[in-house]
Amino acid sequence: MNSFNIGNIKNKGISLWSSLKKTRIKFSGLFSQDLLNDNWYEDLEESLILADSGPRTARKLIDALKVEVSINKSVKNTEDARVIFEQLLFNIVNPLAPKHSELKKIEQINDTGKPFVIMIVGVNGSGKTTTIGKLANFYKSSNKSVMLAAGDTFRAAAGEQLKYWGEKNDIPTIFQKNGDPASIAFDAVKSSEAKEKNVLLIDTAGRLPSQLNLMDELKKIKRVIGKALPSAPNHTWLVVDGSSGQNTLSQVRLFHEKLVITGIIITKLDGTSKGGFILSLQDAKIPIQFIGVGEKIQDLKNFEPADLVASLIGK
Ligand SMILES: Nc1nc2c(ncn2[C@@H]2O[C@H](COP(=O)(O)OP(=O)(O)OP(=O)(O)O)[C@@H](O)[C@H]2O)c(=O)[nH]1
Ligand SMILES: [Mg+2]
Repeated sequence: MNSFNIGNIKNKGISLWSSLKKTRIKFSGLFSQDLLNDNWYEDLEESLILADSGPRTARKLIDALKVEVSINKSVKNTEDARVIFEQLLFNIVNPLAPKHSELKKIEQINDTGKPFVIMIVGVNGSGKTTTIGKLANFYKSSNKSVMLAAGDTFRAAAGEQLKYWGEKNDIPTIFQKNGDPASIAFDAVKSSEAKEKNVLLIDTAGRLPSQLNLMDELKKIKRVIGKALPSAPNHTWLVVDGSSGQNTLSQVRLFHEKLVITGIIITKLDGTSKGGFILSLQDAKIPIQFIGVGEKIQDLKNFEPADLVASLIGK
């Protein structure tokens, strides 16, 4: 088991650290009490739920904490319990960090002469297009050649918005007015292969998982991408808005059911997110590839489990 060390963190998660301040202050009140009694456990459970962890995760954590405290006779007060609790939170979120280097995977695919294709999906306004702009910047600064595909033909301005990010990154954007999203995706895969691009990022229109015809359209886009290139898409990433709280979990489930999601990107963690919903993502067992912490091109960070724990309940 990886051991969690809060001492290493302070300088890393500045953005999470500041955006989760309100949540952290609520927890810090609890950890400055002396007595570990039933009321205290109840208050801690309630704080977890208020931080958006969901009741199931909160209960599981409290039960685990009680067990640890009863085993560990040196735990005398809430400050001692905090150390154990930090480790428990870390154990929950650590498996959500990606295990392998994406850049290595990209190179392996590129070695076969193929582009690495990532399809981006999510509900309306979750931050897909902006995240593609940030991802393009990230891959470009890792010396990868990148192409974008405007698979959102639903909103008139969507293609223009993606083109803006393409221009900002000085990379091409495949864009067709009035085109069908699946055929745009198909053309983009072919074009990125012909032009020997390393990475192709495909944008799609936002939709609710309950809009079954629109979900079927996403399935079709994915299928057509596979027809253009059997190894593609290499990833289907779901972009979720970090301020949607517990809603996020059902989005993850429903999109995963239809499309097999291979990674999650959580945006807007610089905003009003309480952060606790990330604990409940453990159930989905899908890695959190990146987090978005602002609207600018550099505001994309790796997901660091230790940062999250420190930002939630650190001192
Ligand atoms: N504060 C903040 N704002 C963000 C972040 N990511 C995206 N946004 C903002 O969220 C809004 C929606 O972003 P888009 O990228 O257009 O979202 P989308 O998912 O492509 O939207 P649709 O295509 O309409 O479904 C914009 O105002 C973005 O600037 C983030 O990490 N932090
Ligand atoms: Mg968009």
